[in-house]
Amino acid sequence: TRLILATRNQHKVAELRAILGDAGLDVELVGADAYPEVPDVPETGVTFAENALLKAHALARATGLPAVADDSGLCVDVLNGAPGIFSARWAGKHGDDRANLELLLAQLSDIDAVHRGAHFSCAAALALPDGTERVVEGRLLGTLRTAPSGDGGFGYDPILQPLGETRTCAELTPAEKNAISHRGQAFRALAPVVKDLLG
Ligand code: ITT
Ligand code: NA
Repeated sequence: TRLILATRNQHKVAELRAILGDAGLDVELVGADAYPEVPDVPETGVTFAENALLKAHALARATGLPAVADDSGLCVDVLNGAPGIFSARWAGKHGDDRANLELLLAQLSDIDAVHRGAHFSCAAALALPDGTERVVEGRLLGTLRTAPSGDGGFGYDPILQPLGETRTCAELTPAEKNAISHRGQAFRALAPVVKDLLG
């Protein structure tokens, strides 16, 4: 069976291949880049789950194949959950990870250590061409550093230190990050559902 990874974020594609591969899914994972004729769907939802479902349905409908999608972001306690679903374009330009991280650090410059709680959130959605859908969520709780540290991962990884860790997500190995991450938790929960529905 072919399963489309409905994302154009190559960091997510790499993490999803590892996570779903380790979960023992016996399917061919194909990135959305294999379907350039399918236009990106506007992310008009107000939750991670809604946006993940929008992305998965768009690919499944257009290709006639099952699709999984990820919508994710960083939710900062003292900002009432922002950037949240706007994490990818917090500083204006979609996908400018460095600018997004720098702006967030500036916004938190007056916030002391005990008030720097935050979490990553990930909604993992599966959609079938017939409209069947499933969605699950995962979270990674942590605190935000005052300066970036580490070269691994992507996005806000250099400033998020998971609870119980002394390193940031960007200082973890890919396997260490996937073992605890929001994305790892969400897609490990979705994997048996995919197995079930795809047979
Ligand atoms: P697709 O919609 O094509 O999947 P995208 O990059 O636009 O790709 P999102 O709308 O879900 O994806 O935005 C996710 C943003 O949240 C991403 O740009 C990062 O800034 C942040 N983010 C999500 N997961 C992260 C992670 O594991 N580590 C660090 N930052 C993460
Ligand atoms: Na989004």
